[in-house]
Amino acid sequence: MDSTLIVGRLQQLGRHFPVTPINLEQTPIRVAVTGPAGAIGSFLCNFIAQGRMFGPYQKVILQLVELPAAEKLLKGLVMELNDGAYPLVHEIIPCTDAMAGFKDIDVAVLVGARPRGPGMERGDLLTANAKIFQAQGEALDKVAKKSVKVVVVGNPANTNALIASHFAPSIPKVNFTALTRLDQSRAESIMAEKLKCNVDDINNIYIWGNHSATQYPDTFHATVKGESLRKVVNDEKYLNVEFVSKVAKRGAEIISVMGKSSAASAASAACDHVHDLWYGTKAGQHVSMGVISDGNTYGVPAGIVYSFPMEIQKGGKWHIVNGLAVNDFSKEKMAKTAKELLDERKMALGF
Ligand code: NAX
Repeated sequence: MDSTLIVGRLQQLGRHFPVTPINLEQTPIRVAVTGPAGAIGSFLCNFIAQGRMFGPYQKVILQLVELPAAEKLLKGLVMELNDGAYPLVHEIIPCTDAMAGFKDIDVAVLVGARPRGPGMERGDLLTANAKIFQAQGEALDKVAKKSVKVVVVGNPANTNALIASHFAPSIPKVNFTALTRLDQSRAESIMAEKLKCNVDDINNIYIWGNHSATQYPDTFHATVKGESLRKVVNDEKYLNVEFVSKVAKRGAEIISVMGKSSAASAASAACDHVHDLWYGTKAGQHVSMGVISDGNTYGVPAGIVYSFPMEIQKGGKWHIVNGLAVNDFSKEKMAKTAKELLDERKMALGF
């Protein structure tokens, strides 16, 4: 397909890339991906190489950081990326050391994390990941650009983002975000299926809080084809109970059907998340992502990475959509997921 047509279609979908090939002559964007040899990471690297994150005219340098145990898989991934002969890939730097992998990066997508092993308690998982994200935060602090935008995908994503930011004091805290865009996309897809419409007919379902079972997919501000979604659905029990639970458990549902966890959809959501941090959101478009809370918004305590509805300017300056009416039902759900994040912070960081 002609690249102008692709750009046109992506713009309809809410993604707006530069429409002229000027950036081919400009400096490539340096993107680090951790866990590139894993299920999400390998989709993600291919998507970035194909222009899905920064558009069809922006060159990239892929800095891929794996564990030594996965070095051979990483080598294979690099061979495949090379064989893709992607014109947007300026260079690929594979490594097993975050200090080399994060050097001078503009963007970090931190996917690699310790999965939950047999008999592992939630606290053990948090502690194991705290060590990983402490080391990665310290490496970012030392060698990444101070303007680096960091998105954490690896679970527990919100708390891992908090830890990375805590150990990277020279990088602004607002540059650290956690992926809840997949939850937003899942909520839109579940609702589109129910209403037999397209996902892009649905707007402003917000994900509040943690990327976990306590997350709150809020439909009180959502619209379908411009009308109030709650009026169209007209089923309080479905919206307040079934839908909320279905979105939160969608990851488990995928595993029960496929026998493995979501990979392509998570990589796609990570591309959308970074796209919006880089190019900004469209006027009136609200997207969900985990960001550090300042304690002044919607009663969410300060110092946790909490998912809010956001508007983002080109270059990544974001603000939380303010002044939304929040009823008692929503307040309770929002407080519950905040409490879980405070507990996680205590387990992982001890405060
Ligand atoms: P995989 O096990 O397929 O891949 C993980 C990869 O990370 C492996 O190649 C491993 O060698 C590497 N890795 C582990 N620790 C590393 C480290 N310290 N440095 C560099 N590389 C490291 O898992 P995958 O299915 O790709 O999932 C990755 C993470 O995403 C998991 O933590 C998962 O729970 C999380 N998810 C987060 C989602 C979100 O919306 N935030 C949704 C999807 C997914 O569940």
